[in-house]
Amino acid sequence: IETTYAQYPFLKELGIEEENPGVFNGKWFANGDIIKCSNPTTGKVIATVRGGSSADYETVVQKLLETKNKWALTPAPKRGEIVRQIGDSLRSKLEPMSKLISLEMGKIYAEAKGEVQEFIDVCDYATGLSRTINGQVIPSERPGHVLLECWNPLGLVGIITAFNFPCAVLGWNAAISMICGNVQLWKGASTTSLITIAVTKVVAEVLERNGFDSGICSTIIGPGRTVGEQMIKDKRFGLISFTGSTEVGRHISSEVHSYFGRTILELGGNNAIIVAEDANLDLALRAILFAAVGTTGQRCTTCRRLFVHESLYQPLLERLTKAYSSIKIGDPLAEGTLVGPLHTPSAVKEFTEGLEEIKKQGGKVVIGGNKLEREGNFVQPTVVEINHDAPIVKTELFVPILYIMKFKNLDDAMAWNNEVPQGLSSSLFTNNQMNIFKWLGPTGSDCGIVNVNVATNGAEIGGAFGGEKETGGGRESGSNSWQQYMRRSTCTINYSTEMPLSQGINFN
Ligand code: UN1
Repeated sequence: IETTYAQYPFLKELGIEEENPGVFNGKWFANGDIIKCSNPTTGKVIATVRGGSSADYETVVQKLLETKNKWALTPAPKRGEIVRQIGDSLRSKLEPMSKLISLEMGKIYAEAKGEVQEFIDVCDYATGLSRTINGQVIPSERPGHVLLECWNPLGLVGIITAFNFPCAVLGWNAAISMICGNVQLWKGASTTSLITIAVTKVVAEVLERNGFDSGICSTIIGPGRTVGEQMIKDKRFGLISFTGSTEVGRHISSEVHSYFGRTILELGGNNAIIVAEDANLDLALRAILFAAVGTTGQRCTTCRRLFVHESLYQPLLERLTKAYSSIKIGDPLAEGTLVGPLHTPSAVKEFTEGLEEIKKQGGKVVIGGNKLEREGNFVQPTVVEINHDAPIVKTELFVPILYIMKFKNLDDAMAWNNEVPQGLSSSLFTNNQMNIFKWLGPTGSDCGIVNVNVATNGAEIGGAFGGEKETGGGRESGSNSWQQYMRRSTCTINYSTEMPLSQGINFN
């Protein structure tokens, strides 16, 4: 660790030790198995984290139960003020935190910074929200009566996040959940444990500085599925918010819904960009590049399918080939790098095996297609020509492989956009208003995110983020997403001296 500290001084700044306990409930402890946290750029171990055991899980939940009422009874704007300070603390740690994300997750520094910024933005948003979350007053049909909606916290909220956004996705959930008055348990991906620890420390320091028990925002790191399984079977949680694969999401959904618990599910995407005949090709090219190779193809919003009008197909493919050849692949912390490593060696396997299968299904690699012969989990961003209805095109490979396909009629391309099981993000490049409104309308894109002349990824926090079909239906961050973190009571109040019944019923 001495050498690691010398090489990466930001680790010390963020409170990362050589060996770290991975459970927090106001205090750090852990009795589970050890996780080795490695650097995807070199394959070398950075530090170790001890995960939580089943008993540790129960200790954490007990603390959540203890802290829940005090937090729920704290006025929402006061909770908002604390969330504002969390945002500020992250602002002051923007650089070290982003560097840690690049080091452990592997995304380039610019995108890591964007991710921390997303957390900061959602804190600002939640602070404002803490003064505006409100119910309605509804006219009653009875004299001397009023109907009100009251929103109250759910109590315990479980937040399970993925490796690809190891910081921001906690922010989307926790910032909103906190102002709503819930206490939360965060289980981050075990391969990004150091980031989980660093973020937990920032949040804890702010809570403590304000005289609150920092167990309000508790954390438990895996490894394996034991702790996660306990969490999703635990009826004491009012909500489980999960980001990850459709397969795991399906399991979580069946567990949690079996006891009528609530979920927010942010699962797989299989996002398409359509380039219509009248599209601005310069804009399209820049968006496609960011959407297809950004975060090395590991965003749930990554563009995986590209439908190009036949008249633009050849020129666009040529420009893509040129652009892909100039992309700098390498150390995500190095200046100028656009593509970092894949997160794990198993993702590299998914890439190579995926390409084998693509070829079996008639796909032809037109750009890239290889693993890089160097240390770390590096692959070439790849473009493949294949039929829109090849079975593999309907699955999500979480690697930088883009399928490119030609179309004649825009209606066909819109139908292809919708023919996959996933429904997260989609985008149409066009300058034709008729195309735009068709795309947004009932027979247009069936996704949760429907863009025009904008990439499929890089959504702003102000909108509700999430998707339909196998993407899970959840919505996070902006708009009215906060309502999912609260329970609504419809309250009828009689302020008269009579007892009239609704629907005019006479019960005398
Ligand atoms: C994810 O990949 O899990 O829209 C989330 C985006 C980001 C979030 C992606 N704001 O690409």
